[in-house]
Amino acid sequence: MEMPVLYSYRRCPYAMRARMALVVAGIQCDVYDIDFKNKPQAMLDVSPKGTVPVLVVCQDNVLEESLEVMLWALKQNDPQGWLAQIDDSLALIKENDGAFKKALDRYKYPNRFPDEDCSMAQEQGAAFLKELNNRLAQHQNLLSDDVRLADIGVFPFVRQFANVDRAWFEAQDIPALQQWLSRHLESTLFVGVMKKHKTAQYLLIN
Ligand SMILES: N[C@@H](CCC(=O)N[C@@H](CS)C(=O)NCC(=O)O)C(=O)O
Repeated sequence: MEMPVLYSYRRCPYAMRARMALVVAGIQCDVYDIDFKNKPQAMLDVSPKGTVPVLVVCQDNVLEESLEVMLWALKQNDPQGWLAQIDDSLALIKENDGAFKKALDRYKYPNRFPDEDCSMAQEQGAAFLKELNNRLAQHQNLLSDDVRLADIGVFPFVRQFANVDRAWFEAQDIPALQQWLSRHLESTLFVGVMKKHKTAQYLLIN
């Protein structure tokens, strides 16, 4: 049987969370790191919307959303119990992918929104960071001491927000969030899915 194919982009937070779920579930894939300026026709043929990640499980099963990829992978195998507290995870990921992502885009790329006033974007994002910090003051991860889908679904976006102005991020009074982010960034899992590869095609190996 052919291996699933993952179309990915190394620095895309949606693709990062999909890659982490595939690795933790022990699912091997052929991974293509795409060039946004020259998207592979084979990807556009199965997923015309042109965003990554896309997981081609087989010809009749194409997953076009990062969350779908994560859930599919973890339903095969969830050795670390990421699917526990799933409703709470999904609610937090919804908030992340909605209002927080909107603030992140306006904070990071104000030039892309010439008709909007983006001056409040940092503050709007910071409110979500505070909310996450309050959760993390109670346990090691967002929903419990153990890692859940919410942590993996959200931290690549917090990473991106923090990196816009690292000095500002470090100066905020959100110590639990800062520690949580560092822990996830230093994890073997994250470091593994961020490895650079010389060729466009590589295997994800657990
Ligand atoms: N809702 C999608 C969003 C994916 C997405 O927006 N990915 C961005 C990269 S971070 C993308 O592929 N953009 C296409 C482009 O810039 O041409 C998901 O969860 O997979």
